[in-house]
Amino acid sequence: MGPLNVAMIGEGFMGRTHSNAWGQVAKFFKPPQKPVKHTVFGMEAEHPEIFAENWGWQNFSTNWEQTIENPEINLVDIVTPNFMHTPPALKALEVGKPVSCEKPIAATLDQARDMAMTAKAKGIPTFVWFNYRRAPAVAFAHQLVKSGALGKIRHVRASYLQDWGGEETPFAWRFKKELAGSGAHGDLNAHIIDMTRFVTGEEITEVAGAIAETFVKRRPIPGTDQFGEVTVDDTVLFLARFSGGAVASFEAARQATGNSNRNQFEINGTLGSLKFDFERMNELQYYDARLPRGVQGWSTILCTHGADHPYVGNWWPDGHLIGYEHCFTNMAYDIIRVLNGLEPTVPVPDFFDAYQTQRVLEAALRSAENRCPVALADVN
Ligand code: NAI
Ligand code: SOE
Repeated sequence: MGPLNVAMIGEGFMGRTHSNAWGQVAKFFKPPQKPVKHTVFGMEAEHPEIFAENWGWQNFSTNWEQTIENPEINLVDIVTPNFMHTPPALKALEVGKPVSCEKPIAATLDQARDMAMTAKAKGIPTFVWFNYRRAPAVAFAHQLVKSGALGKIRHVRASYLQDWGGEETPFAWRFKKELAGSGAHGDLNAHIIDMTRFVTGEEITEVAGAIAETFVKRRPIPGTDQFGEVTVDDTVLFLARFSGGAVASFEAARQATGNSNRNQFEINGTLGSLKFDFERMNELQYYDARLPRGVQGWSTILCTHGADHPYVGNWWPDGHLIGYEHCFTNMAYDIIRVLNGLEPTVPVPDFFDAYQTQRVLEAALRSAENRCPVALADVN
């Protein structure tokens, strides 16, 4: 088996996390195939040669189509802004190559459907980097729910709160609908929709009561005295129903002062409950209602025990905490496993799975716009 030659399209924030993951995975895990950082694409003005040198990519390119066509490339990894996911993904599928793509899968539902259906029709493996599934505490939550530890799920409460979106924050692609699709909604709600679908193992069947707001309507364009018009939301909240009957609430915000990256969920079942907060990502809160009433209480599980908690056995000894970047390396490991016909540690979302999350995003936007409930069966 030869190496897995990766071409990465884009070199921003996620370009750094993915470069790190492809570089670390064979050091800490024993993947069935070794990845090689073959080529990174960056825009000419970004000087991809500097990025390539810094992050250990063998080649750099300023032409993403040629990069994808290169017969030496076995996996196309997309880390561009949301509007630039579909063109390289479809190009890769056209030439028969597996693709891993950042979240949300696309800027629009039409693009997401196109990607999902094309991948399905061609039978080519695809992956979407919903990296929080790969925090050991979240993967363990998925396993606990699957084992029946929570009983029947009744409530899901999820929120993803950030606070970087003040008035002084400059204009960027994230504030433009044609480029981003939506604002905090596609950026943050996408993660918690994915995480709660993953942990509960259930699908969202209805969205209701959605509310969207843009507080800052124009932002300074860096290096000019101009302002750019903001055409996406700063916050979106909505209610939902899951297929097993649970009711749910979701909140995404960029101006929730004091919350840097507070990605959290709470799941209440008939036999127990779970709570997760990414700002304490090594911990999972668990309440076991099967214990005698007198000793019931929330316990804090430090998910660093390799024998019981997914992924961490490949990192450090018990109690030696891991961080944000480890989730990406854990994901790279599972991508390589799937490409080699092996089961992932816990399920990896493919384009079809991420399209289901995009349907929920779209349902919430329609609910907010029309002030009405939206059945997922009507959003395809
Ligand atoms: P960024 O703005 O830091 O980098 C984007 C890169 O894409 C640029 O550096 C450039 O190389 C490339 N690019 C930009 N415009 C382009 C164009 N018109 N044509 C071709 N290439 C272009 O963005 P960031 O934060 O890295 O986000 C990229 C993607 O990753 C987005 O889809 C975002 O939602 C996702 N993301 C996911 C995270 C996660 O936790 N999984 C965290 C942050 C971002
Ligand atoms: C910015 O809001 C951002 O980088 C998102 O794009 C990511 O998806 C999220 O995980 C962290 O915050």
